[in-house]
Amino acid sequence: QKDPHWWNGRNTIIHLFEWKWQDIADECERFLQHKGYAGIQVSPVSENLALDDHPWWERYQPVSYKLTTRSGDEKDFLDMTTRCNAVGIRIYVDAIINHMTGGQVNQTGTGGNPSDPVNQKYPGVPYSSWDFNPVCSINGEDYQKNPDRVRNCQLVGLNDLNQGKDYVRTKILDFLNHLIELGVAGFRVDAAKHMWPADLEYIYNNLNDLNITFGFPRSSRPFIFQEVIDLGGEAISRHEYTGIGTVTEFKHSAEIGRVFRGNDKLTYLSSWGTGWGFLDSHNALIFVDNHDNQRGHGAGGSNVLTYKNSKQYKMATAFMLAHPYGITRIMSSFAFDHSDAGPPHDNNGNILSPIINSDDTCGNGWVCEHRWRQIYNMVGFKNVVYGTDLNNWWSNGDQQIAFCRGDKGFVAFTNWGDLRQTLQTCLPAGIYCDIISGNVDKNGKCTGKVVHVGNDGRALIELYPHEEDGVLVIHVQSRQ
Ligand code: ARE
Repeated sequence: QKDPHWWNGRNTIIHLFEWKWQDIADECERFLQHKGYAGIQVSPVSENLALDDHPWWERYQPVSYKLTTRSGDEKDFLDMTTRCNAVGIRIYVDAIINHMTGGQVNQTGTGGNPSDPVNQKYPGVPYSSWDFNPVCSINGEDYQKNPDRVRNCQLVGLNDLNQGKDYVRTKILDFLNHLIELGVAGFRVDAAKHMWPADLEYIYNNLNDLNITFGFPRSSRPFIFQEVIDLGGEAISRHEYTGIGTVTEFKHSAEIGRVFRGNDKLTYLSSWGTGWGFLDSHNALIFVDNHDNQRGHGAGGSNVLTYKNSKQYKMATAFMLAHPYGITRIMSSFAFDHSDAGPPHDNNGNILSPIINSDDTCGNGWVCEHRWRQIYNMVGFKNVVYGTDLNNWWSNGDQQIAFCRGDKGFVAFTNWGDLRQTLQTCLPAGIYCDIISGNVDKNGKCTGKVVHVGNDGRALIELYPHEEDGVLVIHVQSRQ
């Protein structure tokens, strides 16, 4: 349950937040496979509440387990898993199994099923009031003191399913096993902290093996990453969940933001990972920002970096992907100026497709961080240096650092001041293209900065504050 089932040589997940299934299938074929991405977290697939102005969070309120949402229907979903798996990109579903909808108003879902949240009736499943925990709400103090209430009461007023009940377990398992049949490689388990680990363990143990017709080896278990927010000081610990799957490490998001915002020194990153109180590497799903904390929901607060702070964001992402710690996930956003705003859509509420510009970036309201050169080239870097250790750490004792990954790659950062140093790159002598300031073009020419590595592996590294990015990266495959 901790194996993400990546194809050889690939190792980064991307969250294509609110993308349509057809657009994702296209993106797998035209872009992701070529840049070395390993898998995609897709938005919730279950029929959800449909509000007039379609805030993004309506998708976190299921009405039934019918696979019809604004991202597409079951046919589209199967087409996506088929086409993405065929080019080695795995699909992980954001599974909402803690709760159904909240609110006071009867609503029809995106798949046409009715719902009655006050009387807890969801005929599309069907669930009735018997299937829910007694109504009570989780308040701020409960997070500190009352683990029972965090698990048995309602998260932000959402009707809380009782996963201890056989009937509820069966319905959840039918839903998840159907997705496995349709070719997914695993699940993000939303609000795992609000469910009992023993109930989740039962559910995970009763999931089917992955579907071999999508290329998974026999007896492959679904990859599980559980959303458990634990910045410390609460009654529920993320360690309660590492026995049954991997866990989101929110401390990583908060700390990497704090450091690259300049509120701590880069030199302290020498002990990054468990040295900073994070989970063991193989248990930790890490990210710079996620769909919640990029807009002030969830945890991380004002430390969190997003596409809106692009220079620091790219540096933090480069560091995350250059460092061997954790299972890495990249956020891919739509542009928003207020926290409820949903994805770009037309007058009828249909989600718009991204437009792909000639420089590979996106338009039509989509940010597509995953198409920024500095980010996709670091995904490639992580693949090139796979299996190596971090070595030859250098720092100026303050806001400048550099290190090698075995004899495969080298990175340098400055978050303050001119960096002009002759450093050990650990690479064979040659001329290398910096994959942050440019690319190696079709003719093999470097469009960015060039680094000359001598016979002793050393090179003059220059990075100045006026440059677009505060990071320089070379690796064995960027040699000219
Ligand atoms: C919406 C409205 C609410 C309304 C509710 C019901 O915003 O005002 O009461 O609907 O009608 C997302 C949004 C919510 C939204 C919900 C349903 O963020 O605003 O509610 O969808 O539409 C806690 C949980 C954690 C959760 C975060 C947001 O522990 O699991 O809150 N994150 C996941 C998803 C969210 C999603 C849900 C869960 C629900 O990633 O996108 O909510 O499916 C401390 C604690 C944390 C706590 C955090 C914030 O840090 O340690 O545990 O996170 O505070 O309270």
